[in-house]
Amino acid sequence: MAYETLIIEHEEPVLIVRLNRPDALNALNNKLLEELSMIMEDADKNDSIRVIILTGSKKAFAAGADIKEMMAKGFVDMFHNNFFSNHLDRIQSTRKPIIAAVAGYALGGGCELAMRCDFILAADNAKFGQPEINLGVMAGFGGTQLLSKFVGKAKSMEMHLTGRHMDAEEAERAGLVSRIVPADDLIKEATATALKIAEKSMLSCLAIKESINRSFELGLTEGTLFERRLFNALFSTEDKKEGMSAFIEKRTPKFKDK
Ligand code: DAK
Repeated sequence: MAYETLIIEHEEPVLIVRLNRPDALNALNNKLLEELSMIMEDADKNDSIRVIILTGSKKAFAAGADIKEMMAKGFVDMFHNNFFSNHLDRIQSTRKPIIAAVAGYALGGGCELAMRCDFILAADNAKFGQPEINLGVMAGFGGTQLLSKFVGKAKSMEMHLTGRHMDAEEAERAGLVSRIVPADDLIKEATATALKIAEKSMLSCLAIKESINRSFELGLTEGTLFERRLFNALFSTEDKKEGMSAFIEKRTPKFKDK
């Protein structure tokens, strides 16, 4: 299928989804989010895809929601017509692991989209920010919640209230990104990381993703109980037998997602 706003590369088992609105620094418009939500839904159903890499260009992951598209919208469009929201809900409920490979600007909705992925691998030229305050609004895709959880209240509050950008080094120090790599190596590094994940049992991957995401919703006791239940459940899988046997037999495990 041809997409208007995305470039798709599928080299099994990794799907690379590249945001592609170069004239608008990959600003997120309704079409892009609709296409992205469709591709995420398909990826969840497609067994030949084990890990998704979401990326943009060298200049911009995404410079936020499309201000030109939002310009004419009022409260009724946003609230009653639920502008964007169905697509965003679908994207954030993707079950397979998603790596955000971020080069250049990840601002506003772009920063939030990256934070909605499972982790962010940053190019050394990456810049993060929540500059919605400069437009007389505020973050709308979870930015106030997520950034505060990832980097703490003080930095989050400063970022949202001033709209300033954070460079890759500050983002790594603050815990927003897992690692910084040279911009030219971003996709190579993201793919190598994706391939490492793709070797594991998908059952473990899905359980780990669910469990870590629950840590943001639940207290320690309930979260640990949720983890324990999933941990126990994994003891019923063939992949658990294979993983432990392979360790004892000093060989590489061959997981079957069963
Ligand atoms: N929207 C539309 N066009 C954009 C854009 C954006 N966010 N960002 C950049 N562009 C366009 C510029 O207008 C320009 O187009 P032309 O003038 O050439 O036609 C082109 O991209 C190149 O941009 P610049 O000329 O500005 O490039 P510079 O290198 O000088 O500056 C910049 C790069 C990223 C610093 C600057 O473009 C910038 O400040 N952009 C705006 C960043 C921003 O304010 N982002 C936040 C947007 S608000 C929602 C959930 C979430 C949201 C909305 C709804 N719901 C659940 C309903 C999210 C809201 C936002 O993200």
